[in-house]
Amino acid sequence: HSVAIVGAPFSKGQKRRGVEHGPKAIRDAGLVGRLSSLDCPVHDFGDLNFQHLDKDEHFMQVPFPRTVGRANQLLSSAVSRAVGAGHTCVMLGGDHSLAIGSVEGHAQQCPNLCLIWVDAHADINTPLTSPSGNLHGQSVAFLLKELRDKMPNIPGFSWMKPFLSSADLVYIGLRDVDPGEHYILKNLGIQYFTMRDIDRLGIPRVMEVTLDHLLGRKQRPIHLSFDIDAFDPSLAPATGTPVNGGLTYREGIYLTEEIHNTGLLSVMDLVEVNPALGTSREAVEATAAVAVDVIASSLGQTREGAHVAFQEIP
Ligand code: DIR
Ligand code: MN
Ligand code: MN
Ligand code: MN
Repeated sequence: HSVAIVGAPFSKGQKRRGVEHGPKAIRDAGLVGRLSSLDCPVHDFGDLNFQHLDKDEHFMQVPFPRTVGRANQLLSSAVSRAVGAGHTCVMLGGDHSLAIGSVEGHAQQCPNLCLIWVDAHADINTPLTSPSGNLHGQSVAFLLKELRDKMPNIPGFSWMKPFLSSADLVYIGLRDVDPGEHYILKNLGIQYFTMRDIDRLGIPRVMEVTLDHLLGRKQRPIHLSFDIDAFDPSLAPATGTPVNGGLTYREGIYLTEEIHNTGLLSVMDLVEVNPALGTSREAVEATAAVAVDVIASSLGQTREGAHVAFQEIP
């Protein structure tokens, strides 16, 4: 299988500038080289060119709705094209509002996909529940059929309709959930694993239940949406909304190894790396290096090593 890299330098889904430089930071940390040393050909399609729209007034308390909507429409067609061409697609963000377009484009090719959302946050606010207004905290609400009646008509998003069932979604890593989000998670019976659940069960059991929940009845393509703030801020400090008590390095790598082992990963997002927010160059480089590690691990880099079939001991 081949891998397509799609850069999405976009930051208007939240208020901190700098996250639009995430794709460059992740590439500079050696992404293409690392993926090339796995068995898969890599096609780097470069960065998408997003426009900022003038006259993009707030909708309720949501800033830049048309700009975010248009960016996601562009990203959706890029992801759809990459998946349609047979690639496993890696989307480099940018802020997490980009998952709207990424999952939507993926679903155009794979309507039966399931979604694993790895994040400190649930990103399931609606414009009415959101305490911040920021669209990167609302991405999942745009995707879910069950929330259709709770979503107002947000300018910029008339091109998409919700398509995902809440049963086809699992969260891992939650530890900062707003009251409205908690109500939605409970009300829809969404499967989620908070950091407390990971403490109790251990990451191997969490992955077992996650994959059984999503794939137990039928095998289908996986969309992995990985927010770098799922990791503990000691590992990934260069991000907009760090929350203490996150995933360890080994939990993150185990999680992605298990996803690779399904053979079903179809699209992955790696979002919210913000090179403007590290306290030092080292902090930014460490964050980008962790991002490269989880992408490589998702695509087949293993800790046990690997060999090719015809290999012999020299
Ligand atoms: C918060 C923060 N729940 C919001 N969300 C973040 O603004 O809706 N998501 N940071 O990554
Ligand atoms: Mn997020
Ligand atoms: Mn987050
Ligand atoms: Mn592989």
